[in-house]
Order: sequence, then C-alpha cells, then structure tokens
Amino acid sequence: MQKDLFEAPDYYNIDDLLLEEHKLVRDAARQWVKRSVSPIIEEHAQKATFPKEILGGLAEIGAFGPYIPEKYGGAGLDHISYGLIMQEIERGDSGIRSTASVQSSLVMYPIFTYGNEAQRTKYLPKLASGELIGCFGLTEPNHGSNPSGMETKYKDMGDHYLLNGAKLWISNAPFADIAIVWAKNEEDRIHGLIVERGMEGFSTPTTHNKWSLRASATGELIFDNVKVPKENILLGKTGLGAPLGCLDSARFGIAWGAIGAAMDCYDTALRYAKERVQFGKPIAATQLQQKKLAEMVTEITKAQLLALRLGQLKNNDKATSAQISMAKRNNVDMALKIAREARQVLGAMGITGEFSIMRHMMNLESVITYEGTHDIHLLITGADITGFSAFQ
Ligand code: TGC
Ligand code: FAD
Repeated sequence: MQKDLFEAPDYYNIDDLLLEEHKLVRDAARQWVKRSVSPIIEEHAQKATFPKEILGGLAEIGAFGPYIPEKYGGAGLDHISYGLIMQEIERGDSGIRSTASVQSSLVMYPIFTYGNEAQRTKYLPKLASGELIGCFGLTEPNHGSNPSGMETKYKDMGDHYLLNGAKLWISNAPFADIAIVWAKNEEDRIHGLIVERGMEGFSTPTTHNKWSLRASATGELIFDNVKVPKENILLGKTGLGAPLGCLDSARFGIAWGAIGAAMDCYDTALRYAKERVQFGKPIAATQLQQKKLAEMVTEITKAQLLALRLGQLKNNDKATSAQISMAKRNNVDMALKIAREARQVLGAMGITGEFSIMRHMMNLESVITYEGTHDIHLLITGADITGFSAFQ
C-alpha cells in the first residue's frame, strides 16, 4: 500500500468550532492511525485477520470508553471528542472503528449505565485498557431488524441463570473475553447478561468468507445450557429500550466514523487526479472529475456540520434517537457514494490494495447495514415526523 499522505478536508473551517481539547484528541488519534494502522491494515484486510497488535494503541488514544469517567478507566471526554476519535479510526479502517465502537458503546456503556457498582469496578477499567475485549449480542438468525422477536432465553434456576439460544453477525465475537447478551426471561422481558469466555456451553464460531470488514473478526455466540452467575445480570434497565439505548451511542459514533472513511477516499482521489495525466493534462483539470471532487467535498462538509450539531445536542443530553438515526443514515450513505465515485477517479488503480478506496467501499457495505439498516433508519425518521410507525 502507498505511503499515507492523508490531509483532512475542512472546507468550512469547522476546526474553528472545536475546542482545543477536541483538536488535541483528534490529532493524537490521526497521528496514531498514520503510524500504526495505515502501514498494516491492507495486509490484514487481504488476509482477513484482525490486527490484535493495535489493541494497546487504541486504548492509549482513548478509543475504549472515551466518555466513560476516568474513575472507571475511561477518558472522561465529551461526545464530540468521542465522535472525532471514531472519525479518525474509520479514516484508517471501518473494521478497526467497529472494534472501538463495540467496546465503548455496546459493552462499556451498558455496564456503566445499566450495571451496578461491583460490575463497573470489575469490568470497566480492564475494558478501558484493552486487557478485556467485549462483544454485543443482539442480532439472531431469525431476528435482525426486529430484535424484539429474539428467541434467546434465560431461566432463573435459583442460584444461577440458564441461558440458551444463538446470536449471529457479532463483531469481535471470535476473540472477545466477555459478551453483553440480550435475552428474554420467562415473562418475555429482555435483559442484558454478561457472559464470560470459558463458561461451559458457550462457544463463538468465526464467520468466514466476508468481502467486507475483512480486518474485523465476526462470529456467532452459541449458548447451550450456559450457567450464568446471578451477579452477571444488568438490572438497571429492561426491555428493548435497553439494547436500543446502547445503539444510540454506537450509531452516533458511526455518524462521525463514516466521515473519516469519506475524507480518506476524497483526499486520495483529489491527490491522484492532480497527478494523473491523460490527454496531455491532469485529469483534475477536466470538468467531469472536478464535478465528482466538488460534490464529494460538499457532501463531506454537510456531514461534518450535521455530526458536529448532533455532538452539541448529545453533550447537552438533548440528541433524540431519531436525530441520531438521521445522521447515521445520511453520513454512511454519503461515505459509500463517495467511495464509489472516488474509486472511479482512480480508474483501474482504484481496484487495487495500493490505495484504500476499495477497502473503504467494501467496508461501508456493512456499515450501511449494521446498527440498523439504511431502510430502518429512514422508517425511524418517517415514524418520528408522521407519528405513524411503519413497523407495527
Ligand atoms: P419500538 O416499539 O419502537 O421500541 C421498543 C422500546 O424501545 C424504545 N426505543 C428506544 N430506546 C432507546 N433508544 C432507541 N433508539 C430506541 N428506539 C426505541 C421504545 O421507546 C420502546 O420502549 P418502551 O419502554 O415503550 O417499551 O420497537 P420496535 O420493535 O417497533 O422496533 C423498533 C426498531 C425497528 C426501530 C428497532 O428495533 C431497531 O432499531 N432495529 C434495528 C436493529 C439494530 O439496529 N440492530 C443492531 C444490532 S448491533 C450491531 O449491529 C452492532 S454492529 C457494531 C459494529 O461492528 O460497529
Ligand atoms: P434483515 O432484518 O433480514 O433485513 C433484510 C432487508 O430487509 C434489509 O434491507 C432491511 O432494510 C429490510 N427490511 C427489514 N425490515 C423492514 C421493514 N419493516 N420495512 C422495509 N424493509 C425492511 N449485530 C449485533 O447484534 N452485534 C454485532 O456486533 C453486529 N456486528 C455486525 C457486523 C457485521 C459485519 C454485520 C454485517 C452485521 C453485524 N450485526 C451485528 C448485525 C446487524 O445489526 C444486522 O445485520 C442488521 O441489523 C440487519 O439485520 P439482518 O441482516 O438480519 O437483515
């Protein structure tokens, strides 16, 4: 892969709207990605292996629990800082951002928000340092967009819970130390359980042959009469709103992350177009390529402003789930379209691993599906503005 020459577009001087702390956190993540992700990511993606060697670095830049209080090992930052970290990591690769999103929003967030003090002190510091890696099991073979129908069940056996069922498409599953598993009790009420690797009857087979997120490990969670200790239940919130609350945080991070992938594609295409000469002049001097590049930077700028405003709302605890859905949907769609256009700017070179664009493009095909599909987020907006749910 070519040397990483990334320069971030900031067409509307959005940096002027950021605090010094935001820029420091963002720049540290940006430098780390250049130093530690760019040189190794292409090989891992080609071989479909997860680069475990970067876990320590992710912890060091505060990517594990950016907004979790320092008391529990988190970075104690605001939500805009969280978004900027996700943006920079996804600039490197969506799969690496996935690992950070899952750890922060889908594992640390529920333990911090729905767990008790003993669970917080037991798990959060080790998750923040990367000593423990977690995964989040909501999706099942028969229930993707409609998790309320989940079939995974747990039964109160007096001194423990007995867990049975299966989860599919779970990021980090093949190597995770713990899993936050959403399951129904005998009254059909959804609860989160902390399941640990090594519990008898718990296995995590790897999902192979993905053309997308190849540097992220995906797998199943299988529970065959797993005895879960009673102290491992998250009692702070029950019902579907509990896992969906975690998704709000993760979707917020993805809305920022997708901007990173788009920026990388745009920056690569711009540089290539200025250097590549055809018919005696750089292709950047042709109207057709300028149209592509101008539209890309326009869409990135709109997405940056959307994410920043959402971050301000979230910092004030005012971001609604529907606002988060709109930003996730818009920004991932924007990034995928930019990746497709940018790939064309590079001609044949665009399909190779010499450049990051095709990898981003394939990754974004997962990002537009997970954490609620493009369709589901549109229907969430539709329900919010009309008052009629299309899901019922
Ligand atoms: P509905 O009746 O609308 O809601 C049920 C209860 O949940 C509450 N609620 C929320 N609470 C917090 N945050 C949200 N975003 C919420 N949305 C809804 C709601 O108020 C209600 O509460 P209550 O107390 O009245 O019971 O539920 P529904 O069954 O009609 O479905 C709603 C729908 C379709 C929007 C929802 O199920 C959905 O979002 N589906 C998409 C599923 C999804 O996003 N799965 C993601 C799995 S995890 C993943 O993909 C990780 S990838 C990670 C990576 O690698 O980065
Ligand atoms: P389905 O729900 O079967 O949807 C299929 C199609 O039907 C979609 O186009 C959808 O938009 C459409 N559709 C569904 N319902 C409606 C409707 N009412 N109206 C109109 N159209 C509709 N899940 C986890 O729990 N944890 C993870 O860590 C995780 N990681 C993932 C990693 C990867 C790489 C991928 C690809 C997925 C991951 N997922 C994870 C699962 C992901 O959240 C689901 O794939 C997603 O929610 C969609 O579910 P589904 O694939 O079953 O699609």
